[in-house]
Amino acid sequence: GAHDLVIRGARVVTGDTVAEMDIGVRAGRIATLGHDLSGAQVVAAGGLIALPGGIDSHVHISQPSGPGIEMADDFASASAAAICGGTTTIMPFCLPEGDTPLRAAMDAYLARADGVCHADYGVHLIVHRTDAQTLGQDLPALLEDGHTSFKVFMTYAGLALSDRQILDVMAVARRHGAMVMVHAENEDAIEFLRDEAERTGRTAPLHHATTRPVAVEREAVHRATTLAEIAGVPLTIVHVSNGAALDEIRRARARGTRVFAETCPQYLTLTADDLDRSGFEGAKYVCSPPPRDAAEQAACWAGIERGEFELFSSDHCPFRFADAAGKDAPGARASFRNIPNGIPGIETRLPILFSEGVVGGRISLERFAALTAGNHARLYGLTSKGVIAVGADADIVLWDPGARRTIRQADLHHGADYTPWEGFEITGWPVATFLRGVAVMRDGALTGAAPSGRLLHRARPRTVP
Ligand code: DUC
Ligand code: ZN
Ligand code: ZN
Ligand code: ZN
Repeated sequence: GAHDLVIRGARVVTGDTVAEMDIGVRAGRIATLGHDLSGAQVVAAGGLIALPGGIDSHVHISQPSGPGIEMADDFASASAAAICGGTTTIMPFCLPEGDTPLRAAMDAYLARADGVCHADYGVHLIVHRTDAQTLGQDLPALLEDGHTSFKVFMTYAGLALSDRQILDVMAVARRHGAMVMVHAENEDAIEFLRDEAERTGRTAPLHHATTRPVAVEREAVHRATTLAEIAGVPLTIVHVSNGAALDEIRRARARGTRVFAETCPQYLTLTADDLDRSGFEGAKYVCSPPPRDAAEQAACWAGIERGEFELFSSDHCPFRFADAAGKDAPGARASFRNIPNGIPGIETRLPILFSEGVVGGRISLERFAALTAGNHARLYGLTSKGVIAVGADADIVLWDPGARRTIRQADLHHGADYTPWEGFEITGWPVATFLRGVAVMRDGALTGAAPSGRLLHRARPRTVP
């Protein structure tokens, strides 16, 4: 029968092939993959590539960031930027403030997204305390409610958990089949190096990187994977920045632990030298883990080429540069310690991987789709998302594979006042985005459709293929 929408003649990247075909959409879902389909609306897509809408399973939006500090994006602006960059599902973190119970914190956080989000969304919990109420009641209740993943930190005062606490959280995850995400950096070692740097006058933004060397990440990855082995749970190591950390993951996998690994555009394209730019410019590149060097970039690329990374996320964590509520926080110029950690990247994630990875000849379109959408859906329980297949949500992004662009802040939709990739040359750009069959972006701008993003009730992670 007829379709609501037909996307005609694109090269379509499905779960297992790349082939020219039509995509027929009915009631927001992909109804037919075939030829000569008819529909009420037909979009001519000859010469374009159709990929599953991106899923960015690691973004920070409106997250409490300390007194006087404010993130540059709310759900409206972050999701507008996501959609313009070809991403149709975003997964930010709920961080309960102070003693707020998890449920109340989650409800308040979800209220911020309600009615204003342009992308579909799921929310991970950050678990930063492990009292009996939290572990025994609140966390299990939220898991049953479809929030089936949470993040623990091994660094940051006020967030970092002890090894015992991490094991206790992992035990809850094992009982309930949840995914644990770990931010792996050794807080004590960083604190030691930071104190020493400040004592010896090394306070410029660059020293954010020198005080968080590869070793602090490598050790923490080893410890996190060991704790997961002891607790008997799968885990995801987020934002892996270097080859030594990836070696630890490889060894843990060889021992039989199910470890999933994520990396981000910053670890493929930026280096610590960016933190050493003149004046205070280096603050624009302060994120954790920090960007490394060319050799570690190559190690991360090798991991992508070999299929050792499942996930490619942005870790979008936007702060304005020229702003005392952002990178120019009180005391930030006196010590890197006071610079808010994080960089914006929700809109540039897919173009960077497409250009450097696919056009650059390092990865296939199928791997691109898995790294940017399919694996996120599988590991975070988004059962209707992540693939172009009959029955799936019609979340589709059309790419012009030959388009040449230069990344410019002026063209982006996020709330930050800069991009770390200013001037970066790209080949291949998303020209249209469909969310559940509705055109939400065309030629780089929102179409004006009312924000229709929905909260996704998530299933358990699928950790065995
Ligand atoms: N580091 C984090 O741990 N989270 C957000 C951004 C960052 O740089
Ligand atoms: Zn055809
Ligand atoms: Zn992190
Ligand atoms: Zn993060």
